[in-house]
Amino acid sequence: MSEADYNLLIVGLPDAGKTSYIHAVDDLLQHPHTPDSLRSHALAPDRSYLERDKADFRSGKKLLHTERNLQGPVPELWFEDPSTGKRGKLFLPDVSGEVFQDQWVDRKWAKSYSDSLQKLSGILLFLRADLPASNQELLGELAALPEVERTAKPFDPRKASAQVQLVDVLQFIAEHSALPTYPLKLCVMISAWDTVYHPGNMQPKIPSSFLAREWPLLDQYLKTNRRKFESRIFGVSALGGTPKELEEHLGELPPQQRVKIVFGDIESKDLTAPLRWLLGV
Ligand SMILES: Nc1nc2c(ncn2[C@@H]2O[C@H](COP(=O)(O)OP(=O)(O)OP(=O)(O)O)[C@@H](O)[C@H]2O)c(=O)[nH]1
Ligand SMILES: [Mg+2]
Repeated sequence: MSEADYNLLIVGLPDAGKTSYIHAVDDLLQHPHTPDSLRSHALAPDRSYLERDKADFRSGKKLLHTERNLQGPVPELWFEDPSTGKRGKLFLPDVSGEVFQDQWVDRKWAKSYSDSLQKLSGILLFLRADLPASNQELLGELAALPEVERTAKPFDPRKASAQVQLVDVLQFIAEHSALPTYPLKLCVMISAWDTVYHPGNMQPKIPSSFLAREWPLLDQYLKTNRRKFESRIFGVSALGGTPKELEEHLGELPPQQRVKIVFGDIESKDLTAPLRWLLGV
């Protein structure tokens, strides 16, 4: 029986939904949705990181911000494809969103991070459907103030548009690392996808159309850099709803029944679909 190690990079600014997705996939592997779904054949020996917040995740409570200097072993999920018998170990380092922001601000990265890119099977890039791609704050405030009171605010790079920061992270990877082969597979994970179905929400319901309209810089970067990144775009709801909806009623359902993933116009509960494509299993 074949068995392989797969290393993924999980990219996203703070609060993008990265940790929620890792927990949701862990739960789904243990409670496969259909007879063909990827499943867990055993648990990794050290699950301390995952177990620490597992109860909060299952009951729909807000997860803590992932710390910048996370110590301990990388979350590791062991999976099996029931139709082929193929097994693998999936390494999902849960990097704090602040680490990517530091990279954008400081223009440098840790050697260990740069080295880790060389054995990458793919990238999961997270952004939130309910958060804006651009920062209109300064413009809005300046526009509202009477002319005499206008003062220029000092530029804080951390407040730069989210899509500018994410494209920069990808450019760093594409231009400064010795990746083994191009193109690298990348899934754009538009998290909190449940929010696009809220009443009155006029945003596109097809993830690729959503990205083109709401995150045009990122969309155009990926379209013009196909030789570097081969991408697919998913809408993902790892929690199933907003913190308020979870508190009101949704939190009573088990996580694997709350989740949702959309690719094109196809909707399912199989959050492992992006992983299957990235890993080729
Ligand atoms: N509506 C909705 N909100 C979500 C969902 N997933 C995440 N969120 C929201 O996003 C917040 C942050 O989620 P996390 O998974 O902790 O995000 P993260 O990317 O790990 O954040 P850092 O650890 O700070 O980098 C949550 O507290 C929720 O408010 C979802 O499926 N639906
Ligand atoms: Mg996190």
